[in-house]
Amino acid sequence: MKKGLLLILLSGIVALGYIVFSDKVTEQEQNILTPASIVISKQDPQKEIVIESVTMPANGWVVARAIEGNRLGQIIEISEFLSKGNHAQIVVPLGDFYNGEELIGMIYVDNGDTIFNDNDQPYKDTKGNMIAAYIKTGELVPVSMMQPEVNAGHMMGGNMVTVTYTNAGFVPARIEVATGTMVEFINKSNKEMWVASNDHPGHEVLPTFDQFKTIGKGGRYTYVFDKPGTWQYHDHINPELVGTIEVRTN
Ligand SMILES: [Cu+2]
Repeated sequence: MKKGLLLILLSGIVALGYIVFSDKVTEQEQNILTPASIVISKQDPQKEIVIESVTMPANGWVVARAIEGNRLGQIIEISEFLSKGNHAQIVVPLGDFYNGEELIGMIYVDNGDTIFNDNDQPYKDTKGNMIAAYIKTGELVPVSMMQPEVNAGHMMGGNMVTVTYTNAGFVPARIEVATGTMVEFINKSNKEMWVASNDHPGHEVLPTFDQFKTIGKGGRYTYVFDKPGTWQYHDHINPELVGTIEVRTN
């Protein structure tokens, strides 16, 4: 009888301790919960999109992504680098390549190097929801739309990185990616593009990293970087236009 009472008393103490402990965890979670929000006014994007306001939970970017079918698609453009906190009236130029596809604006957070690369992922709140809104309607993107990205992981968001070839050169001119990342070069210039590894004209530094031909405006060239290293490249037609792909060991 006494033993039974002691047991009940003991389990009571354990239960109480557990409740107090979980309350504390919730409190801590709330303390670190940083607000994140995005407001986009209904618009019909042509050359640019305008983000009315955004509250960045950390340093990062607003990223314009295409919607393909009912899934998240290619990254089209990114905003200027945005510091943690509130920003208003952010204009993101879409460039010549944008051809009217459905777009969303989405908060991405920087991993600390201020360079947009595949370490930078969409911001997720404590419930795992991403923060994004449709450009054309201004409505928030439902959680159901975001779910495939969570499951597909790197496939959708990370392991394909885009470099744009503009009339002024490669943008961004320097990126850092994990080994095995596919980098896509899109020609948005008015010129022909021929991406090739240094040095010009032999291309012997990374001989397979060579387009071996030119493509016109709107064309794409993809290359999977399997070898870690710092790979400098250029446009073979205009070799003064250069870029660097830093492939780190995973
Ligand atoms: Cu060359």
